[in-house]
Amino acid sequence: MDFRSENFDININLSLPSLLITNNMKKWLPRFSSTSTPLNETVNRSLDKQVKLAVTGLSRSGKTVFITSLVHQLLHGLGTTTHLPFFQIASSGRLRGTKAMPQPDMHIPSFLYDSAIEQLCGDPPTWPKPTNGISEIRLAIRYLSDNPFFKHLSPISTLYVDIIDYPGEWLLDLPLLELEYEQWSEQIARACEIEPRLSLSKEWRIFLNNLNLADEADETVMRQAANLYTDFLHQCKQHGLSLLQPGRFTMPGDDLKDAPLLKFCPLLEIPQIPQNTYNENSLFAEMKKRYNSYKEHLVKKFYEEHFSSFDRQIILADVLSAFNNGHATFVDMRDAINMVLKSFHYGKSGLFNKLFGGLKIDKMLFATTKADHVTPDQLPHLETFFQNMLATSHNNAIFEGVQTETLALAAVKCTQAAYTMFEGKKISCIKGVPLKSDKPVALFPGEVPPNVPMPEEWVKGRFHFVEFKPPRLANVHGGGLPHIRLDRALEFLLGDKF
Ligand SMILES: Nc1nc2c(ncn2[C@@H]2O[C@H](COP(=O)(O)OP(=O)(O)OP(=O)(O)O)[C@@H](O)[C@H]2O)c(=O)[nH]1
Ligand SMILES: [Mg+2]
Repeated sequence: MDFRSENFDININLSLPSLLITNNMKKWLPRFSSTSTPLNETVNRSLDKQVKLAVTGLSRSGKTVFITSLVHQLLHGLGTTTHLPFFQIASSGRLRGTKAMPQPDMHIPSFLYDSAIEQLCGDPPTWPKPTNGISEIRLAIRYLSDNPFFKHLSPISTLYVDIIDYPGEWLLDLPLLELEYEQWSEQIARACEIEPRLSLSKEWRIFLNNLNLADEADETVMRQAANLYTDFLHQCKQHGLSLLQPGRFTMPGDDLKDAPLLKFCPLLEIPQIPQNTYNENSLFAEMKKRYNSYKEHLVKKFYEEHFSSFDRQIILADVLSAFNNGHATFVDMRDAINMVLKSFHYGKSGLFNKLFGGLKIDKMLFATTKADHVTPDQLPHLETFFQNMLATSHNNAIFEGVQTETLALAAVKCTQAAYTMFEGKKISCIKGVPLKSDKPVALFPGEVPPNVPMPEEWVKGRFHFVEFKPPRLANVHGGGLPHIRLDRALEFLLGDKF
């Protein structure tokens, strides 16, 4: 059906809520809380006509590719009932079409879908460029309602889906809100006593050791110290480390790169000065001031302005690349993901709840991405492994009242399952074009263990999951991009909204 030929107008939805408002409102408006939200937005939301779907994950976990593929599936993948078999609204034939719409939040940069899809579907196809901040895209999905009441009033309904991409690194900052500058410095100093951080932080540590913190603050010195610390964080990142604080130093977002509130660093030794007797203009005092301002203006603001409004959350992780980098980086990534998840902990002890009040999120999906890097028979192992990796965070007591799900998926499937004979045995392998080659190869990528191997079992070369180029596609707009289990993700995240 040609979507544009239908009268696609937000006003269609407005007549229905105004009717319902006069009839026993409260039953229908369980989350009718904000008075500052425009009426149509609030009403759409309260009737489950609008959903804010947040996508996060650490750098390179696959956020941009996931959102691009998800949007592409909804725009182009609905023509057949077999492309998204587990996404019931599509497979049942009730979907009428999807359209990208102007986003509701003018202050959030737009998610650049057009340029990402152009790169993915170009000839040759390339992966979209890295992004470093928050962005948003709005989709309107029209569908045939099967609710007996709504069906009668307005058979075609619209679900507005606002998809928000933001760096998982920003969530690593939540614990800072409970830490004084001195306490945070101590934590970082301790982490820098252990390799590989010990070697990587050398230059920054030498610079700090030569400073007199009681000296008057000098902007050049502050910037030098901050830049050396930021370089250290970038080097950690190149080594595959993930637990990098403050999160904005490597992921500043738009226009903050040179702002003074990013120009401070932790200290290796806290000067032994009695409380409040240090010089207000000292280097120490200025570092502390900027740390507090970072917390106030960036960390708190993000949680208050954005995070608290999310309805659904997907957290992506690239577990396979963590395997490739060895035991130490794997442990670091696991700790970072578990720290990211602290933002979602419910209950009295949950830090977000303690600081900002309740969360709205009612569904969370944990997805390990790039599942096309392993053979299909390894997918259940990958999922089990990921579940075990999140075991400390992922339990019902912590996410009380939130529905959770774990999936291994590939937003863009770049490989084909194949078989090869080895020493008389048939073994499963995958075929695709490796990132650093122009020719397709068939390879056996190795097995995913069900549990984290012991440190001594991470022998060099045990894990080598190869990265692939995106597939070349003949007719990109004739159907959705090839994927693994994206339909299950869609069903979990949106299925109940139709
Ligand atoms: N084979 C395969 N590779 C993927 C897939 N998704 C992402 N990748 C790879 O992972 C890289 C990072 O993906 P992005 O979507 O840019 O990751 P991101 O989380 O947005 O990264 P930042 O913007 O840097 O935070 C891509 O360049 C691809 O190499 C997938 O579904 N399959
Ligand atoms: Mg990105």
